[in-house]
Amino acid sequence: MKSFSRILALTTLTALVSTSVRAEDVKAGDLVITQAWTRATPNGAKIGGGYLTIENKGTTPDRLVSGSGDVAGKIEVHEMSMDNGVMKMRALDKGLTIEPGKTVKLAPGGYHLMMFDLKNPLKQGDKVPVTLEFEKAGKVSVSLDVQAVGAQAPGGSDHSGHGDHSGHMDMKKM
Ligand SMILES: [Cu+2]
Repeated sequence: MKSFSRILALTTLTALVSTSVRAEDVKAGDLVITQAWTRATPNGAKIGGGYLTIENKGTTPDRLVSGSGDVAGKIEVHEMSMDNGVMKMRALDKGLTIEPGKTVKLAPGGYHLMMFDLKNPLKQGDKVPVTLEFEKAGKVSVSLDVQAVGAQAPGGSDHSGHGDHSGHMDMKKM
């Protein structure tokens, strides 16, 4: 009886947590923006990455050209890629194209928003309002859910598949 109610309580808690970390979908013209998030910054860090998923439900391409917000002095659209085994980052001067019918994901290790000159440290659990600027859809307000320092995906442990090496370490121990 006791353990049963404990399981119930746990289940309820898990449900609460997973709904609270789910970012709201934002619609702007033909674009649907989901899972906008960022990471908490250790004190003193002046830069941060912003991540989100953009789906283009229209019939013409659009382009994410820049971002802005009170949180940072400057926000750029960046691409991170491997070049001869070295991670390199560059600003996409012409923006990031979202082809019609396609979904583009900004995520750690790939495309991202780069926030420079952060005004305050980003704290886990906060929501950071940012304005995105698209060539066609225009200015779109989103809010980035702040996840833990070093998080690899929105919602943390719910999506631990990518870039998480703890599983491999467990294998070795066995
Ligand atoms: Cu960057």
